[in-house]
Amino acid sequence: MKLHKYTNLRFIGMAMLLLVSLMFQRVSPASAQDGAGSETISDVTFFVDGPDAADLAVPAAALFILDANFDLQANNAVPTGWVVSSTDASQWGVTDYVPVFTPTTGAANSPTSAGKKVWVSAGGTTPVDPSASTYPVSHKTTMRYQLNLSQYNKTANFSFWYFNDSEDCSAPGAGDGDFFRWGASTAAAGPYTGMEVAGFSGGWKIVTLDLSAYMGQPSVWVVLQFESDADANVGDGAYVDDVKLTATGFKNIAATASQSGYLRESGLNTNVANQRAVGSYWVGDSTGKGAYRIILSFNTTGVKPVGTDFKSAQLRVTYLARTGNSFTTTSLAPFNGVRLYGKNGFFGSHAGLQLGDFNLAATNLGNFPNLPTSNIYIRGLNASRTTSVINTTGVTQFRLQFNLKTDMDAISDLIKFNAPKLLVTYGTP
Ligand SMILES: [Ca+2]
Ligand SMILES: [Ca+2]
Ligand SMILES: [Ca+2]
Ligand SMILES: [Ca+2]
Repeated sequence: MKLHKYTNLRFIGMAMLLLVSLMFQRVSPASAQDGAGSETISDVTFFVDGPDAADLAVPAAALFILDANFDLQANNAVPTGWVVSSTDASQWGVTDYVPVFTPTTGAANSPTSAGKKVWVSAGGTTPVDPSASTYPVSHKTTMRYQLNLSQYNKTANFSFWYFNDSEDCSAPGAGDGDFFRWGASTAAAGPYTGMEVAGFSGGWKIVTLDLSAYMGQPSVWVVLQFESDADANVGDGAYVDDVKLTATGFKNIAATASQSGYLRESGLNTNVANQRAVGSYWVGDSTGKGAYRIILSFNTTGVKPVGTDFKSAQLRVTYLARTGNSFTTTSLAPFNGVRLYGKNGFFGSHAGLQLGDFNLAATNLGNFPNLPTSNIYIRGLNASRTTSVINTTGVTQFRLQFNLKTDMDAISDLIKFNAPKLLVTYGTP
């Protein structure tokens, strides 16, 4: 029985060794170095020591956005908002020490080298001073941060700067060497999918980890880990600075039909409407040479998550029909194009469609292209226009009108839209 177990263990051990050697693909050759040589970099899957009580204390709402430069934190402090764990009493902590190395061309430094950063052993009950010491041997320490990506459905990237100088792996596959790792996971303990490096990074380097696989997830952990083995502890180990989540999301909002529709002007240039129709979107002119204009209403309450910025927006309407003798195609050119006006709030005295909404002041947001794409007319808005016009605490309304009110014939020339939509993109600052 014992022999059988031993054989199984040996077999499992060999299989794991094979797996490990497949995972740790060597990119550049190097040997044990201190401030010289090059870096070994590999894809890696790894775990931390396991979730601890501190994980439960993390206030998820406060961690919606991650942007840390550590500059205002006390030396030796554990970085604010991070969960740290370690196999010994020193762990990731804040330091103002500037790592010393001989720059090579192109590696002169990061934009942040003079400010505070975190170091692999500068925190905890027995912090190590990087100006006087290297990292300890047999030292495995991690710092983790919980991100809420539930509102980010467009892009998500985790980036940071690092400087690493550690014992390189002279025998790749055997796990020899001292590693700096980073990765992401939906579980605090892992497995984390990411990269690891050993050796000398040649100065500060920026890393961007694509988190698109985690978009929409309410709990995503990003991790930094340093692990040394029992032998040589050469170099400073790893420093990290300017850690940032850069993410964007969008929302696609349909117009509130009961508050939207067209208004028809009473006659030639009266600027007063005498007819309205809720949920119907005609634009053009009447037999009496009055203009048809469209009011669109969107509920934009809370459209942008707290702490994010608007990046852009699009107002979209779909071509449905046309009448009269001016519009022979779907082009809006015969009446000099459709202009979009925006209102941060509602036109008139309430959000509903009112005759008086026809000619009230609003922000000029420019023309739609004259030609639709796949029957959809799209007017794009930049960040500053989006920020000024979108109301995050109520409704946002728009008015669509031809630049030429009428072609002066006694024929009603109209284009009909439907499916009005507002697409809003927001993101981390
Ligand atoms: Ca800094
Ligand atoms: Ca070592
Ligand atoms: Ca109104
Ligand atoms: Ca006409």
